[in-house]
Amino acid sequence: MALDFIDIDGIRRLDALLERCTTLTVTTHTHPDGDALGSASAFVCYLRECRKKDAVGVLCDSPAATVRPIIPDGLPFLFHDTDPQACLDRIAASDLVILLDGNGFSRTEGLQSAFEASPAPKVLIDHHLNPERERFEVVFSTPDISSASELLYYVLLELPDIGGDARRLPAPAARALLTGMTTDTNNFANSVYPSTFRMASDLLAAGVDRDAVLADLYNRYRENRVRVMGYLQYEGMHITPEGLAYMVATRDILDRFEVEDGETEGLVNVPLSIERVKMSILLKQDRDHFRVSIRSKKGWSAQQCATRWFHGGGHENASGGKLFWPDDIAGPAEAAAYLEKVSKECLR
Ligand SMILES: [Mn+2]
Repeated sequence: MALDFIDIDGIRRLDALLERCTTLTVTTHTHPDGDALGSASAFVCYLRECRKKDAVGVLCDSPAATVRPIIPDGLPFLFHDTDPQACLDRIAASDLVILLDGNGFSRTEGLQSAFEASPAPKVLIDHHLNPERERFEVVFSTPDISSASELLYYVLLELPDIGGDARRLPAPAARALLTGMTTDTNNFANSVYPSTFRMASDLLAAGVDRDAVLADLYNRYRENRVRVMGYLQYEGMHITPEGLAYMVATRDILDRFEVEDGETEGLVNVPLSIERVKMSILLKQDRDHFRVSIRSKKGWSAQQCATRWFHGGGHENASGGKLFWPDDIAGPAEAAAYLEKVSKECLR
């Protein structure tokens, strides 16, 4: 039986679109994380293997090496940073576009205008707040779920060819879904619902090897990741009197430890283990801005902090954004003073 967040009329309309369309493009948000890649891979895999469609993943940037292996070998994906013309041609040729794990095409950066210009019908499957509903023919959007991967899992179960039986999912799709959900819940630590355990249980029963999923996700990092995380916790973590823990990964530190994209993933969660910390913010220096990750304990809103102070958003207790210079702060050296101000305002 369908869960109450699954709109059966939406399933019917999705199924009709999938039946009618031939050239499908699946996309997700910029700097794709495990949930973005897991859900996008699973859907491309399902469309190709179960529906025999020409389905391709088209992403605005290449995944970090830490999460790249989530895309199963041989599944066709294009990346705008390395193959811009192929991405634009593919979008122009598509008669259906599906966005996963992002609330609108503004989350696809360099591909935003191409997606918005495309006359093809669009489908949204996402778990962030404030979906851009008016751009999509079919919308599955619920924030009360662990991940886009979980939402996609329950959508797929309702489609006639899967018919509620997880064993009918192609094995690489089943594994990608479990992987995506595992990363977005931080291995069942947050945003876990009864439906999340049910999904995990179904997928394990269907043959997904969870030990292998965990080993691939968490036991294959480079040594420097552990060293830079130790360094930032020891030398770089500040805790304000209000209970904001913040760390600033400057260009200097990132270069010194030769940190690659994705290698500080998870670090922002660590300070929440301290009793007096209510919220944790990690700043990572980019060209003219810091990338901002925010996590909060129950009762404190990472989402409001991201929206009000960092041009961002996301989920109640896990959000992200950006901090620009010279618009928000005079330069990178002013970041700490800005965070002290944020602390006083957000954690009053
Ligand atoms: Mn997600």
